[in-house]
Amino acid sequence: MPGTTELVAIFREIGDLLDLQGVRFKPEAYRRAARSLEALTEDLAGVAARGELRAIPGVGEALAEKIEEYLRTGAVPFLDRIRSEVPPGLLEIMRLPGFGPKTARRLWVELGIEGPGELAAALAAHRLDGLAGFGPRKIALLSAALAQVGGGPKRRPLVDAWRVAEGLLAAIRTGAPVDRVEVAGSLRRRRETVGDLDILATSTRPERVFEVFSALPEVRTVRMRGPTKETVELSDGLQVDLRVVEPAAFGAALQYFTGSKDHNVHLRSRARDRGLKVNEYGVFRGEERVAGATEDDVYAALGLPTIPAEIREDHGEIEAAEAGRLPTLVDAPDVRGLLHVHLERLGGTGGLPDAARAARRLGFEYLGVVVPEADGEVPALPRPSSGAPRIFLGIETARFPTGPPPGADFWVLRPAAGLAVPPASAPGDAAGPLLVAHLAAGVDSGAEPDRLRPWLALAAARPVAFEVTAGAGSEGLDSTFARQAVEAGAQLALGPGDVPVAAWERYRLAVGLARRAWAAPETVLNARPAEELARSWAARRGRG
Ligand code: DGT
Ligand code: CA
Ligand code: CA
Repeated sequence: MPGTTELVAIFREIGDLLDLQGVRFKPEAYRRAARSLEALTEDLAGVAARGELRAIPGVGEALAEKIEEYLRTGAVPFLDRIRSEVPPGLLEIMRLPGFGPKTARRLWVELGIEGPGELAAALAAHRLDGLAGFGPRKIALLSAALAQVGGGPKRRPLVDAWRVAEGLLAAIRTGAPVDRVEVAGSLRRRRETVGDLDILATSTRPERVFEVFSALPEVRTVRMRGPTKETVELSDGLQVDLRVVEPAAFGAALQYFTGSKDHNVHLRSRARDRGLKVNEYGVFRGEERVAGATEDDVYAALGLPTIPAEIREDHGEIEAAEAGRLPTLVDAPDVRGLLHVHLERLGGTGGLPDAARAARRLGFEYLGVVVPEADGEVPALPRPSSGAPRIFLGIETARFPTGPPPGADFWVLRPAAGLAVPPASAPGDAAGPLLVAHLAAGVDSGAEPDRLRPWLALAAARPVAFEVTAGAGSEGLDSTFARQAVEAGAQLALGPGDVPVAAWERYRLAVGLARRAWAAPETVLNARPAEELARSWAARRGRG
């Protein structure tokens, strides 16, 4: 139950943070609640709707309120608050293999160690030797664990970085004297993970912008401040570079700091061939600035159409632009509906009416309501006959279907770990429309290409759609696999992941990942009009 899964992870982290703070009893209460939620066979939103959250073992008043808040908003602000009270490096220490919150807390309280770097220094200086409970064996384990993670700061999942950035941008826009504010860097390219945030602004009063920025509650320390740039560390350890540039150079700066570095290097060599120079201030012919105010101007000065930020990785996009063959990429407004909605996990209390309202708010024409397979029985489902959004029905299964979905429009295959992919020669299409979701659970396409190769063969052999969600990495597909899948002939289905209705806006991140995969609107299943989906699905069910 992944909607619940996120909440379980949140409760576990709260437990750990409270342990780090030396709070007694409460951490175990959060962990106990996390275990109960995990063991829940029924869905959380359903329990909440009946007002029975407090009957879940370990869930008292305070926790019930946090669950309700999560179901309503998709977040638990208490987590952000206590995260800001603990040195972020301590969390990294706590997550080292063989460590836990209690050990991390001792290092903090007894030795003042606040991060992996300091721990490494303390180990090198033998400061742990002789400390009760830190025998030679434990110290050796520590050193090994530390060496493994490199002691450096971790990259964030895209969705986390995006949430933080949205908050910062809004605060800067309302509180600081800025004209334009945009996010650049890997976040703008919608890379699956983000190292640090890069924000660009124009203003006539940069000092004032930096003052406002560094006073934001999220900011923990100012690392560096110059006339045009400030670098800060947020309370969760994320670093942010904020740059203020003049309007005449805004486009050039946006282009430069969006990267990627490889894309920029390629672009610069192209400029040199044309007797031009590109940097973060503009495109220059000798001393003369020939472009800089907008990104369009910068690319035009280099004889290129503007390349979408998501594909600026030097993976052939400059050659494609040169040849006039840049793909038209899918965009958020192309998405006409969501195809993987679990009513029982939606959060809030309203079930289908709530989902329908959210769908209308986001401009969706349809929703694919998905229910788990129930031992061959046809699940009883609401299917409103008129009005928007139109409802399609999906049945979620863990095995490859062998026939059409009984009483429904399509199958959602949620492959169990180790599920063998049928040979490409199997007559799979007779089984009806197939959407493969959660494929990446435990599969990292970068690390394990072999595990995904059979799925590419499947895509080449029969119609299939792979789900791409906002949470690339552990739970969702990354864009590298998505690009291979599209090239193999698969469709993509874009969605927010299994999150409360309030967080459905995150489907936009899935769109970003699809754009990184060079996906055109035609390759996105839920960019098709409802009528067309209905017709093609009915035809394929008929054949089965
Ligand atoms: P990240 O932060 O590791 O997720 O990735 P980026 O791409 O955001 O990298 P970052 O923050 O180091 O720098 C932002 C952009 O600035 C980067 O994508 C390209 C540009 N940039 C930074 N350093 C260099 C450089 O040495 N050469 C070139 N050509 N571009 C650079
Ligand atoms: Ca960055
Ligand atoms: Ca940066």
